[in-house]
Formats: sequence, C-alpha cells, structure tokens
Amino acid sequence: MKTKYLAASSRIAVAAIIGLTLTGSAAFAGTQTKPVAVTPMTPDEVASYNEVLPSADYTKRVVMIPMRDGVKLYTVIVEKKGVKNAPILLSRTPYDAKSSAQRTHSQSVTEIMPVMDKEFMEDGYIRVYQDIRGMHNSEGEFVMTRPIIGHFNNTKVDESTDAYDTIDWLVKHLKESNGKVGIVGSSYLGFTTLMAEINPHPALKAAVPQSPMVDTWIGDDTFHNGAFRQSMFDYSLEQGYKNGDAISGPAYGGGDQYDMYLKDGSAGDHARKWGMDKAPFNQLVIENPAYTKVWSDVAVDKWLAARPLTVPTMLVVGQWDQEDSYGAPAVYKALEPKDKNNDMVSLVIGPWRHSGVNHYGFSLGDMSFTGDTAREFRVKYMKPFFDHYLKGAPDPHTPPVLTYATGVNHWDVSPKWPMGTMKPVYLGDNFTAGFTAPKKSAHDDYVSDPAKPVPFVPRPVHLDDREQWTTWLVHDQRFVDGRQDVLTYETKVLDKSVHIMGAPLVKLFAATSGTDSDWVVKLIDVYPDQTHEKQPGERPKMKPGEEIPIGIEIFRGRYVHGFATPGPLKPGKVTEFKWSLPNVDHVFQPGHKIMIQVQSSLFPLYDRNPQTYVKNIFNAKAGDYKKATESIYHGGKHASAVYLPVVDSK
Ligand code: PG9
Repeated sequence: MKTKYLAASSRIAVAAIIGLTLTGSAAFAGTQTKPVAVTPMTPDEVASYNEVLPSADYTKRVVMIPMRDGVKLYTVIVEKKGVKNAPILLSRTPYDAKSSAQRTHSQSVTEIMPVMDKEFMEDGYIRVYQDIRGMHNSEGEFVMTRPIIGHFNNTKVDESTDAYDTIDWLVKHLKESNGKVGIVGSSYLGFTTLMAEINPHPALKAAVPQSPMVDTWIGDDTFHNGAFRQSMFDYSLEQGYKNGDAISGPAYGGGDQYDMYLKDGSAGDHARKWGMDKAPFNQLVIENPAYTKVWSDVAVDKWLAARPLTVPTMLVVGQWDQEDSYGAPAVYKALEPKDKNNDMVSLVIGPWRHSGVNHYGFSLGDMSFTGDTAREFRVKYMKPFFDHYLKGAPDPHTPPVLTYATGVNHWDVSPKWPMGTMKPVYLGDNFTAGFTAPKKSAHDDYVSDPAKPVPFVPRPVHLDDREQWTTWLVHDQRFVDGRQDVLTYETKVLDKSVHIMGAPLVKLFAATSGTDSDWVVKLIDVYPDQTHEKQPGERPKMKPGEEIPIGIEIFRGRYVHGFATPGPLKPGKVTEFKWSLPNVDHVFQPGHKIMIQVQSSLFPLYDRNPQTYVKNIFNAKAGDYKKATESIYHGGKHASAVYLPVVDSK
C-alpha cells in the first residue's frame, strides 16, 4: 500500500520550475539581494526561495520528459555534484516523484534521498524518479496497472513505451551519464520495473523488480485466490482522485473497522456506501469477481513469459510480504526456463514485510534478525549487481537464488527454486499433526458464522494503521485461541529441525453445509513455552510460546473447479481444495512445534463469504449470509495436509 505524502505543488507551480536546475548556483537563500524597504504593511509573500544552498553536495533537476504521444512526465534527477560517466538508476512511481526524492531537507545528497539510495548516491549514480502518466505532476491519464498495448489497450502507449521513451531521453540529454540505465522499485514500482523489460530500450541494462504486482487476482493485492481485499477499494479511490494528490481514503472515523465493515454488509455495499464505486477500477473489480480475462490477460508473468529475456533481472520479495507475495516467485518461474546459463534471472527472498527491502531490516514484529538484513542485501548483492551491468564492475556472481533462513537467521545460496522435496504434515485425530498419515478418516467440525467472522488481527482493526498492517502476517496467533471456529492442529515437540525452502502446498479435504465457503490455512511455528536459553530466532521481543505464522493464505471455495468457472459447492460433499502458501525459507527448530490452523474467514482484510452461493459476492444481500457447519477431514482417503518443501538441514 502506498505511503501518503504531503500534497505536491500545483501543476502551475511545477510548470514554472521545469528545466530549472536546483543547485546552489542561482539566486538562493543566503545570497545577497538588494535591500527592500519594508513597512509593517509590506505583504508577507516570499517571491522565491530555494532550500538547496550553493554549498549543497548535489544538484536536483526537474524536467518534463515528452512521451511519444506528446504527454510529458514529471521527472526528478538528482546527482552528486561533478559526477561524470555516471550510470542512471530509474524508478517510475505513482506515489509522487517529488517527495520520493526528498526524504529530508538537507544539503547532503545521502540525507535527502531514501535510505535505499544512499550507496548509489555516494558512488556517483544519477538517480531519477518519475511520476507515471496521470499521477501527481505528470500529464496524461492514469490507468491502474495500465495493460500492455493490445487487446485491452488500444492506445499507442503503455508503461513499457513510457519507460522506453524516458530512458531514450535520459541517455540523450544527460551528458554526464555513461548511457547505461538500471531500473528498480517495489510494489507498483515493481510493476513498472517489469514493464520496462517488455520491448526494452537498448540502454536498459539491469532491473530489480521488488515485490512486483504481477497478478492482482491470484495473489497480489486485489484478490487472493478469489477472496477480495477490502482496502483495495480505498486504494483505488485515493489513486484515482485528482492524480493521487487529494485524499487518503474515505473519512471512516476512528472506531473499530471490524464493526464498520460488518455493518456495511457486502464489500460492494461498503464501496457504494462510501462512494468508492466511483473509481473505475473498483467498478471493474465489482463486475469481475472471477478470474475473467480482465485479470488473466493482464498478468505480467504471462506477458514476460511470451517475450525474449534480454535484461538481467534480480527479483526480490519479502517472506512476509503482506501485499504482493505472489508476483516475484511467479515471474521467476516464468522466466527461469529462458535462462539457459542460470545467470540472467535471480530470486531473493528476505525476512521482510512488503517493500521492507528498501527500509531497515533488523526485525519484523517480534522477530529480530542478524543486523540490518535489508541494507546487507542492498550493499552486498543489489548494488554489485547494478555496478556490474551499469559500470562494468567485475562480475559479482549473483547467486541464482538468495534466501534468508528465518528461525536460524542466515542467508542461503541455492542453484534453483524451490529447493525442497514435498513432505506432508497431516492433520490427525485429537487436533494432532504429524508426518504419518492417519489410517482412519474422521472430521472435525466448526460453525462459521458470517455475523462473527474471525478477525485477522486483534481488534480494534484499522486497515490504515501502518504498524498493524505491516506486521499482521507475523502476529502471534494466540489471539484466536479458544474460538470454536478456528481449528488448531499441532505436531509433537520437534526433536530435530525441519527446514523448508519453497511454497508449502495445502491439500484440504473439507465439506460445508452451505453452498460456498472460504478456507484459510495458517502454517505456524510454535516457540517453546518453557524458559530456556535464547536461540538465534528468539530475540528479546519474542515471548515464550509465541505462535508465529510462517504462511497464511485463503482460498474461495467456489473456484475449486477453476478460477474462471465459479460454481456452488454441494452441501455435505467432501471436496479437495488445493492452494499454495507464500514462498519461504524457514527452519522449525528442535523444541518447537509445527501448527496448522484452519478457519473460514480473515476479516475485514477479506470480504465475507455469505456461505450461500450467489452469482456475485459483491452484491450479496443480508439474507444471503448464513451460518454453515464446516467439516475438516483427516486420515484415510481424505488425508488433509500441508505439504512442506523440506530440505536436509545443514
Ligand atoms: N501493493 C500496492 C499496489 C501495487 C499495484 C497495484 C495496486 C497496489 C503498492 O504498494 O504499490
């Protein structure tokens, strides 16, 4: 989710500074100006002021770069004074280029730029941030994750042509550049980074898409396996209203949003009540709850798979990416077959939240790691990758796959991904779990009541609370203890470690008394509850007995026969539901237990399933929401399990 910045200057003000070089060389604060006679009635207007003094160690330029259709894009160019033969590092953003290139107000380039830019600025890179078309200070129309030219886009422009035209302009106009460009960015910027790789400009030499939004229906942002993330309505409204400058969502007030969403009814009614259906993207969502072509034909991994691989690409994602955990591994999977020498595409999974790679990587929730893992990755791997392709630095031999083994806290280098061999952890009688399949089939039941859905974090819920949002995927799950509608299965205390590297696969045999149902499975690492010597994964904040989720994912039952072909479930019929949890490198330590939880809601993160099949859940009415008895089967021919990609521990 985007970070809200202070509103940018008006377009008129921007037009006035186009082409101006904001260095310390013009009439700036601190220079001598002719004294003016003032009286107490002199209007208190400051005609001009530039906070960048002549003594600043950088220059900052704002230019409007023309695209092939005449639209001009607002572009900020920052560099250390006096750089020569310098590589260019570009990011294309919907989140305000102006404030992206202004972390603090300072005369020092490493202070004004984001933390992730520090080493690049020190090393004389030219750093470029650009507003994508239609956003903030750029001209043109904004289209959410604008489809590539073709079927859904009959214009002559998309984010790939805009990247091309921008790179073309930069290498032709920045005389101090060496003509080589790299592109980097997370989330939406990850999407624009991948788009630059489609019919890329020849000067584009390397790309690092981080947590890219790739398929917004399967597992990035808007839907996860068909279940809708309600805050995406707010996001689209914020993005689409007045070039992203005007509001930070509807004015909900400060109460518990669990109650608010419950009262509002279906997600569609919630959107309509708060006027969020005015955003065209939200209408598209409401009209296309299934995986129709509006989603499947714009999935970026499919676009990339259909094209030659020409730009060296390092894909990055956080293990606990609460927004876009799907995209980077999906693109890796799509591109890997084209990477004949295993040197063009690499995958990095760090112990981070969404976009955590660009911030401080010391800890997440109650877990802490071996120092600043994000900076360590950027300095040891990402920058040398760019240096090699953009500056001709020696080959850093980027690992094909670099992952951080959480639980034991070290980096793993692997030749491929996934690494493990699938080994099931079965659900069993008396809420046990284990590596041996129970012989007899049995089931455990719970009542899922849409009037009392399971909260995804301890209440009060505020989807716009940054701390709550960035850490919910690692929140201690003991807050749902005692709920009859959360089934908890646990292994014995492990006597040796279990190391997994890949995406765990859920195979759930379940039945519902209703005609539709959601299924949520959580894979959890249970920390020992007796006092013991602290282990590497257990730093001061970790509490005894803590239940840390390693992966949480939802599946909307109606899609069991295909994401494009929803249909009602047959009441009482045992059905196999299959879906993946996010990709992880994790070690369950001896003394810990592996826990699997099953439930039928994760609210209000996801909209509620009415549990009665209705054609379009966005339009479900109060009477459609019904209690259902959910039966989770285990053993015999209905051996529900989570298949873990297990590797031999070192
Ligand atoms: N995850 C956000 C997003 C990306 C693409 C589309 C919509 C949302 C983001 O943080 O940019």
